[in-house]
Amino acid sequence: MSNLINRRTFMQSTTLAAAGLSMHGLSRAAGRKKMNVLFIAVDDLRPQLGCYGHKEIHTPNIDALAERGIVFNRAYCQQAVCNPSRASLLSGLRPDTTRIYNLSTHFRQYIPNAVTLPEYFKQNGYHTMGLSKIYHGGLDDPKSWSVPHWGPRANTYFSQKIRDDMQKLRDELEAMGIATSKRVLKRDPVTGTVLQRSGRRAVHGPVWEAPDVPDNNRRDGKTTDKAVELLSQQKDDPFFLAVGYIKPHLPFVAPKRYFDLYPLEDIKLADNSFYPEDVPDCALYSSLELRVYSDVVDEGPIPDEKAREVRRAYWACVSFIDAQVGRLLKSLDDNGLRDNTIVVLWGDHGWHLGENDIWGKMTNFEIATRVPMIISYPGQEKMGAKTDALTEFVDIYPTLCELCGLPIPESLEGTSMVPLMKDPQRRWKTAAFSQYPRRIDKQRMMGHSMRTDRYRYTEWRDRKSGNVLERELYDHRSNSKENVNIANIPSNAKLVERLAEKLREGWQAAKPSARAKVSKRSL
Ligand SMILES: [Ca+2]
Repeated sequence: MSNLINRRTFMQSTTLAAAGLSMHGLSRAAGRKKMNVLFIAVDDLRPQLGCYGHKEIHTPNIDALAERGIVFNRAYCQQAVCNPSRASLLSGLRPDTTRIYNLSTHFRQYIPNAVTLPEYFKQNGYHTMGLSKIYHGGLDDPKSWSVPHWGPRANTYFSQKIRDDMQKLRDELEAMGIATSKRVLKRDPVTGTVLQRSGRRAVHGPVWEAPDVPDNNRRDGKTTDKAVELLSQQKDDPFFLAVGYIKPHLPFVAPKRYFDLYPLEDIKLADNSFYPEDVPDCALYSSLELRVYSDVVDEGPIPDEKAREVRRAYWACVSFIDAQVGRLLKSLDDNGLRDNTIVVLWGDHGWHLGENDIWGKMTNFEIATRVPMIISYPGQEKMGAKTDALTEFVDIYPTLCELCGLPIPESLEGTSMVPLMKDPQRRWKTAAFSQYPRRIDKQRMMGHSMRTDRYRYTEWRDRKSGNVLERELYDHRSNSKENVNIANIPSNAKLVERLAEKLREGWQAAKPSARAKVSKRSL
């Protein structure tokens, strides 16, 4: 019965939308019966998917979602590492506001009263549920959820031998007095929320494994099982279901059949596996997160054969997650929820697979800051559209508010993308902003990076004085792979000056409605 009502309400809203009614009208129609939200977070997912023009990557299900939604070709995370990126997206605030720049600190430590995206939906009558990795591991936010967060349990590796080898290494380290399993947790005395975690030295096995197992032998498969179960139970109430997937995060473990999609001999290596010309050291990253794995060299070049294996394993994990997304979408259909559920899919940051001679995230380069972002909503007129407009993760929070007919909280630092989704070619933001902190010896820096239509401009500033220590400038019209830093070329001095002023003006001046002092022309 309620499905019928949902469908009828949806038909009213689509009819109104088709009649060219304003967004206000859509909100009003949606407000009669709330739309659901399926919020899919994928860890470390590059925007290298079929729907982003990479036909060599097998992502038929994400591509199907794109066909009924909109693909944001130039979306950027606010900091290219899990906790800061997620804390920013979920609070709708930028890292300089959350002050979360690391992996160990909970955002409630600095902004205890922030109302997160799921929390706001909960306050507005939604049943909010979080599965697996939504906030960064171990730093869940109980206030966000109507029911306790749920996490899947499974070993990281399938093979008993790998697990035995790791235990042996752990025992050896313990015998040397190096703690490997104790976690130091600092909790909020009132809520019990873990505010900080530290103190564990992780032991790592090989970088990839391809066991011949069913999907739900792995944690992400179990998460899908749980999501499918919940979707079958929630069809009568408005819900906000956040489903987090932990692959393609390292180690790249996925069922063998996804590896079989990518014959090793077909795997190509990055064609820019070198540091950019004239790049400052602070822009680079040591690739430590890959090198800690037992089968990867500690230093020096990653041999081509290993590089090929790693890239293949990454893409196998991407296809594994794509299959999970397919099951979620099918479950929406099976439960009659497709016509009243908004779907948003995002990956928390990009990843260098050897590009710029880096393996990992944690940089301000395009390859680490550019992210996949796809949104589909019932009644969407421009289905299958793609937009090259500059967008940011902080835009997701206000967008979902508007789509669901909820007032947009004034404190948010993003812009609702609903007008852009209705007109994907319209003028939009003049820049997207990311940042990354860096410490070299005793020098503490913050790298502020800005992507304009044509350029990526980055300043590395002293954290205390704010003095600019290094600059990077990449011209995406002539060099989209950021292979040559042209900031220090004398003839670019005027351009650098204009970009520096635009970076100082910041995100407020780059909003679609803002009038920036700096001319937008050719930036
Ligand atoms: Ca991540």
